[in-house]
Formats: sequence, structure tokens, C-alpha cells
Amino acid sequence: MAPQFDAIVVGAGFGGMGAGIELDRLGLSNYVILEREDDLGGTWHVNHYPGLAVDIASVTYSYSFEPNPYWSRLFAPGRELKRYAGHVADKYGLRRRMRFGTVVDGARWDEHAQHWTVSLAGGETLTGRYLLTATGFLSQPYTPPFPGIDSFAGKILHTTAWEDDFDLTGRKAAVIGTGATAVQLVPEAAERVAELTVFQRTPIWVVPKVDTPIPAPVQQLFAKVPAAQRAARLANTSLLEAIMVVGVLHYKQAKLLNKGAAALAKAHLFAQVRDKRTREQLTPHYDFGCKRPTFSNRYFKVFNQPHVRLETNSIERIEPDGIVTADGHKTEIDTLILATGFNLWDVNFPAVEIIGRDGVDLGKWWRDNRFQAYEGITVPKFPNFLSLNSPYSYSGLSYFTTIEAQMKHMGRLFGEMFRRGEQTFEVTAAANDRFLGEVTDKLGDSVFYGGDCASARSYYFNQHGEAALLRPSSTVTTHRHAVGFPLTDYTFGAAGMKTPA
Ligand code: NA7
Repeated sequence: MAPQFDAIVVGAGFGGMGAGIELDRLGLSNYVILEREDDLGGTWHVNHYPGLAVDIASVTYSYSFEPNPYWSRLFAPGRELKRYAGHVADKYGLRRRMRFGTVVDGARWDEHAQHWTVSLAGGETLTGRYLLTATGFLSQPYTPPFPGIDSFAGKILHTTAWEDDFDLTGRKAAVIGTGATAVQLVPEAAERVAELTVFQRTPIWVVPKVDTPIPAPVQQLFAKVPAAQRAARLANTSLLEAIMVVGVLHYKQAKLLNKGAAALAKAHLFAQVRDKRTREQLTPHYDFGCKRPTFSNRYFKVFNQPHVRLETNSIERIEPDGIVTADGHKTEIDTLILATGFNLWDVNFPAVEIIGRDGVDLGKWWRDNRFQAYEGITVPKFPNFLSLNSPYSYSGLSYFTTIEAQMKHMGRLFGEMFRRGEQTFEVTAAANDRFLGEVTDKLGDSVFYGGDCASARSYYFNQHGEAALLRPSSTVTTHRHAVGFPLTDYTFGAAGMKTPA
């Protein structure tokens, strides 16, 4: 029996939208994009806390084939990213394929019918020949189980569930967490509240942000002469690439560049914070790049203000009117802001239950073996399945580098399958093992293994201490592989797959 859809895509963020555009290009136009939220845009729909902006320059953080000449700043505010997502969805006819408020419970490969059966919360099931999960890396918000948090009598806000009409004016607030989100939010919150305490467990490397408005004449130039924006993109992407490839992935060969980045961040801190003890507390004791560094010209300065305090003692419990730290001190608050990030490794790989051939459960398999995916996109025993947010898939600093490489991988894979007149594909175990071996070897040169990451508490590392998120390749190499991987790395079939070698 034919499945209802050519393909089922899970997630209507930039990854899922890229997949939809590629499916159309391949002629697989009968697809549906399932989204648990009430609108498209993924991260840029869910997050709308004050100060939200992209932290990769906007000329690079966008689809290369759909440049937006009208970014208002070098680093566009979050609402412009959300608007851009809406523009892309309309232009490429994606919105009519999207089903919002649709929570996927799980997906199971039907060996007999050679298609995927996707179960939705509420009991409905859908069938699709191909399954593509684009559920993001940072999509499962994390609230630490602080003792007493349920007893808190004031307002609790997680940064992923911001209430736009909640007024911070005059509040006695705490922000827990000092990741990239807090670095954006804290200066905004400090402007409004009466008192602010920032609870830091691990300091973050922060370098100066070279950010300016993009004047209207430049926007018009980008609109009239797309080559000008392409040149700006190339220049920015090359810079990011140098930082990533040389400073992070080739740490062993280029320690000096890595140390230079740390020195820049330290000089920035020295220039911005007057109090020596506060400076010491804000200084990381792990190498630059072990966890996601960020940019800001406003974050450090906040700690000079008399109504802002940095708290570095660990949180022991939360009471109805405050937070008690391990030294016994209680900070009285009426507003608790959780900038505590996301859970990647326990609940996000994969974000929904995926059962492949022979009843193999992807999450269990990853946890019992190692987190792995061939070219960061396919997994043995999971026919006709593309996992777009896989271990070792993230390449380059801009997520669009990864998205577009994966679109190219899809193009080559489906192109070959069609050429053979087949309908199913599965990566071989041998190809998967080879890829895992290669990335493991190459990561030996990276700051993750060569540097000192002991105190970083970085989400790049999984529960086994493996840095299994980033692909240790340059953007150029990743894209070359996407259009040139050996076709023999896959087996193809019509009905009734053969077990791959
Ligand atoms: P992150 O980078 O995961 O940051 C979460 C922060 O919350 C981080 O400072 C954590 O400290 C802190 N945290 C988490 N649990 C606790 C507990 N139990 N006690 C104290 N502090 C805690 O998430 P973000 O939202 O800031 O950024 C996510 C990405 O968005 C970012 O990397 C960019 O790519 C954009 P820790 O460091 O674990 O000690």
C-alpha cells in the first residue's frame, strides 16, 4: 500500500525548511512538515527574550540561495530572523505543507510496507516513504531540579518561554546561568530591574562584538548588486572558518591563535570591569573553544553597576522568596529567570523515539554504542531516514553551513536512488564505521581533546566525555563530501531491502 506522503519532515525551523526546499527540487513534493509549536521558525520562534540577536553575522547566518539584503544590523535581532523564516516559507511554498501544534510521539520503520509510520500525540498516525528529523540541537529546554523550586512564590521565567508582557521594572531578579543567552539578556534585564543577581557556575569566554547598524544605502547596494552581499558573506564566513578550523579543530597545531583569542577576551574583561575580584570570577579556567564562546560589548560592564551582583557560590535550594547558596547566604528575589539552556544528550538525540529495521531503537543504540551518524546524517538499520541533527553533523560556525551541506547530501543520495529506479536507501555499517573512525581521529587535534576543557561543563561533550557534536572538517571539506561521498556507501532497493554489507 502506498504511503500517504513521499516524505515526513519533523521540525519547521531552518533545517526542516531547507529539507522541504530540497524535497521540492527533487520532485518529492508530497510532503508534510510537522511542528510542535504554533508557528514556524524553530529557535527564532521559541526564543524572544529581551536582547535576543543572532551571534553569527547575518550575511552568513542565512541561506546562501536566499540572501536578505535588508538586515538592519551586522548581527540582526531575533525578530528579523523570525521574519526571514516567514519570508522563506512563503516564497518556497512551505507554509501550506506545515502542520503546527503537532507533537510527534515516535516513528517506526515498517519493513513489510517499506515506509515510516509516524505516531502523533492524540493517536493519529501518518505514513511516509522517507522520514527527515530536523528537531534542532537546542530544542529541549532545561530546568535544573533545584530543591524547593516548586515552592518559589514569585515569577519564574525560562528564557525559552518568555512572556513579552511581563514587566521587569522594579523587580528583585535573579538570572541563573551565564551562557550565550544570559550574556544577551542580562544587560537588558539590568536596565529595568531594581536589583539583579547573576548566578554563575561556569564563566563564559566573551570577546568584543563588532556590530553596527547596516545603513540604508548599503542595504540598497546589497539588493541591487547581490554580488556585493555575496562578497561580504564570503569574507565573514572565511573569518569564522579560520577561527573554527585553526583555533578549535587544529588546536594542537595552532595553540597560539587559540591563546590569542583568550587574551583578547581577557583584555576585554580588563577594560570593562573595574573590580579585580569580579574580574577573576568572570575569567574562565578552561581553554577558549571548549564551550561556545560569545560576543558582547555590554555584558561585562553590567557588573560595575551598584544594583547588579555576581554570585558564584553554588545554589543549594530555592525558598518561596529567595535563593540560598552553599555558604548559607540567601538572596531575596521576586523574579527567577532561568537562562539554564537545553538538554542535548539525554533527550535530544533523537528528540522523538525512532525505531528502525529489526526493532532497533535509535536512542538506545546511540547510548549503548557511541553517538554516531554517517556524514552526520544517516544511520545503519534506519532505511529512508535522514537525521539532520545528528552527532558529528554540525559543521562550521553558522548552522546554515550544515543545513546546506545536508541539502547537497540529499541531492546526491536521492539522485542516485532515482537513477537506479529504486525507492529505498540505507547506509552500510562499514561506511558508518569508517566515518566514525575518521572523525574520532581528527578530533584528536581539537581543543576538546588537546586542550584543557576539564572545568568547561560544555554541552559539546556527551555523558561519556566525547565531543560528539561538531564535525571536525572545514566547510569546504564538508561540502565536498556532500557532493562526492562514495555512492557505494549506500545500498538501494525497491521493495524488500537486502541487509547491507
Ligand atoms: P547554555 O550555553 O547551555 O548555558 C546554560 C547556563 O545555565 C550555563 O551557564 C550553565 O552553567 C547554567 N546552568 C545549568 N544548570 C545549572 C545549575 N544546575 N546550576 C547553575 N547553573 C546552571 O545555554 P544558553 O541558552 O545560554 O545558550 C545556548 C546556545 O544558544 C548558545 O551556545 C548559542 O549557540 C546560542 P554551566 O556552564 O553548565 O556551569
